[in-house]
Amino acid sequence: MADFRAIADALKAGRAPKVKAQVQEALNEGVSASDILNQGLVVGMGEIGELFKKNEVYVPEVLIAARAMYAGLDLLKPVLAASGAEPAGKVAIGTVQGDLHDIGKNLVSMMMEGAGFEVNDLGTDVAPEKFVEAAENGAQIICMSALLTTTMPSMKATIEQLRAKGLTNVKVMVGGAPVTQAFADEIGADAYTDDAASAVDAAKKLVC
Ligand code: B1M
Repeated sequence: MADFRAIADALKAGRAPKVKAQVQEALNEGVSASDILNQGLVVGMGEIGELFKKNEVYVPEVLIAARAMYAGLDLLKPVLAASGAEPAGKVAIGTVQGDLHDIGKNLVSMMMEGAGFEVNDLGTDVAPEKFVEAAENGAQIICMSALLTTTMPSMKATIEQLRAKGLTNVKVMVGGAPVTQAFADEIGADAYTDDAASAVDAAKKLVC
């Protein structure tokens, strides 16, 4: 029986080899990759975020926890990707200009791949021009993630550039902790979701 609490605790303690071993053990027991992700890794990362917010841990601890998260994610990624079947559409995803947070973006990217989307991951600190270039190269959906209130305006700038180039058929999805439905509406995004799993559902609706 998978111990999700133990996975979250090991992640918080930044114990990458332990997280890797626990995730592997859970997979061997037949626990679903999405349960391990959402009930173990995401919970642990959320809790370290709360401690960071209260200044009870600092950037190095958060980075070490993020590394532990990736140790688990590396094992889950092929399983999540294999669970999807039909090719669903072409997506370009990135964290917006000035923003280096990539954990949520990577989760969305993995889930999209798992749902059968062809994903062009542009990485972090992605300038509006890069998103536009991806759209010109065939992406049907531009997915932008922002974790800083200071980088959210880059989402608006990207949408403006897409529309100015006449790329009106390209859909835009936005997300990330500080982003809200009201902000998405204000900047003219086609969809907003507050988690990676719903992002996949929204993407499917946009291209179907
Ligand atoms: Co940063 N950081 N950080 N950080 N960091 C936050 C975001 C912060 C809220 C912490 C805090 O102060 N409470 C705060 C932002 C405050 C604000 O703007 N309101 C903050 C700050 C200030 C900073 C620095 C400026 C700190 C400094 O240097 N003084 C700096 C900025 C660097 C930069 O980007 N230029 C910085 C740096 C870092 C680290 C490098 C240490 C590290 C990033 C490591 C990495 O990503 N590789 C880090 C981390 C880890 C965090 C916290 C603790 C956790 C973020 C995270 O990964 N969450 C965060 C505190 C918090 O959020 N509680 C914090 C887990 C992840 C799964 O959630 O990304 O929200 P999230 O994704 C969710 C949903 O939002 C959604 O799906 C995911 C869940 O399923 N989602 C989408 C995300 N993108 C989506 C896109 C979609 C749809 C859904 O459609 C396209």
